[in-house]
Amino acid sequence: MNEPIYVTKPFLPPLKEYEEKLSELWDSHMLSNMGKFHGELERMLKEYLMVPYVMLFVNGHTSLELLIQSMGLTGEVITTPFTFASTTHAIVRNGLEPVFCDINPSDFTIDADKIESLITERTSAIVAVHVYGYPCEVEKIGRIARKYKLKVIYDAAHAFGVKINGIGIGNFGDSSMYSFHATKVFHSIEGGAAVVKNLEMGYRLHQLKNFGLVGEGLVNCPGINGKMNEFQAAMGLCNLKYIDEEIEKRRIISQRYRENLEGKEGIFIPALKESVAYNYAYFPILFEEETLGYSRDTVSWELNQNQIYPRKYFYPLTSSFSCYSDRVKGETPVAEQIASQVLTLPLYGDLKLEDVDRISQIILKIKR
Ligand code: T4K
Repeated sequence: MNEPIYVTKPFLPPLKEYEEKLSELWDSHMLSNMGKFHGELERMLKEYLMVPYVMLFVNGHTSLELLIQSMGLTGEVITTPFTFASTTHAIVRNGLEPVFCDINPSDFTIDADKIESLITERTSAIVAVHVYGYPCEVEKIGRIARKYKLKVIYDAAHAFGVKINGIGIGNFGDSSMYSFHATKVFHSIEGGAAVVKNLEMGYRLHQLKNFGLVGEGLVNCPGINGKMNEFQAAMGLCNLKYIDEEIEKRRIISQRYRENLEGKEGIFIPALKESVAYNYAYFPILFEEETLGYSRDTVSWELNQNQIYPRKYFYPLTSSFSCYSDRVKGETPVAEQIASQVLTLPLYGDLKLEDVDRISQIILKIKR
């Protein structure tokens, strides 16, 4: 009997290395509030991600929500519905109206050619997602934003370490956020970060994540507790040592899936671009029912029968959540179709190539 295989399995560093960090915490008794490991991780991530400055948060969602809040936006925000709930929630929880733009059929990121027609006098920003770690059309989006004086925030939850032409992906737009959740390529158990590009932005964000405190007893704004603690930061520091190794293992696994499945009739796998250094965060694949004679759900069911648990990231679209039924703006037929066809196959550094072959074989043997 094979062990169950889930869509991901978090990387864990050698236990001894984490224990060494824990023993420092036992000595110092400094467990939170921007301690030693927190500072060290911010410095190391700034180097690794090649961005001006990194600010840590308790999780990715909090970094996105506070990042949006820090920009003082109003009215409408153009965004993608093909994402995790967090992206849309972060917009709505800031009192803003999401306007949904369709996505590219080639890599599932927001379709930059469709953004301009959605801009009104109430539009204040674009929140785009580097979904699965595939970069958005950052140049086009930048041009539109400059023309209409819009802020651009990238949800780079999936895009840790991704580069475009050697430039760290967090450099594009006004800011970006990363998720360091356990299910991500790089994690700190829970955690997240925002890219800070100037002092003023850093000052605002720092207040928002720490109750608005600017000194003992001095409170400037109604901030929250968005701080990453030292146990999380310690895990991040331990994991960062192994990140390149993890990404390389994922590259090999993704390549094997491609060799097994790419080019088969009714199956679509997004092409990779020469200019991009990917992190192989997910392995999304589309199953076209009209050609195959069976649906994505059948593939998922067949895999489940074999204790293999891929996920339908990102079905349903966030625009179809019941909490947004009365406020959806924007037609997104491409996103709807892709959400009905997509499956993200298991992908993590420890996944054995023989299991990749087994998963591929199960898929290829499904009969109409
Ligand atoms: N923006 C985007 C585009 C995002 O995708 C996300 C999060 C965010 C923003 C917000 O970032 P965070 O606030 O989360 O940092 C997961 C993750 O919880 C979530 O972080 C992630 N995106 C989303 C795409 O996936 P679930 O509810 O699907 O995860 P769950 O618990 O079902 O885990 C998936 C599989 O992973 C499990 O079947 C087994 C395995 N697993 C999971 C965990 C947590 C493990 O083996 N060990 C573990 O510790 O949301």
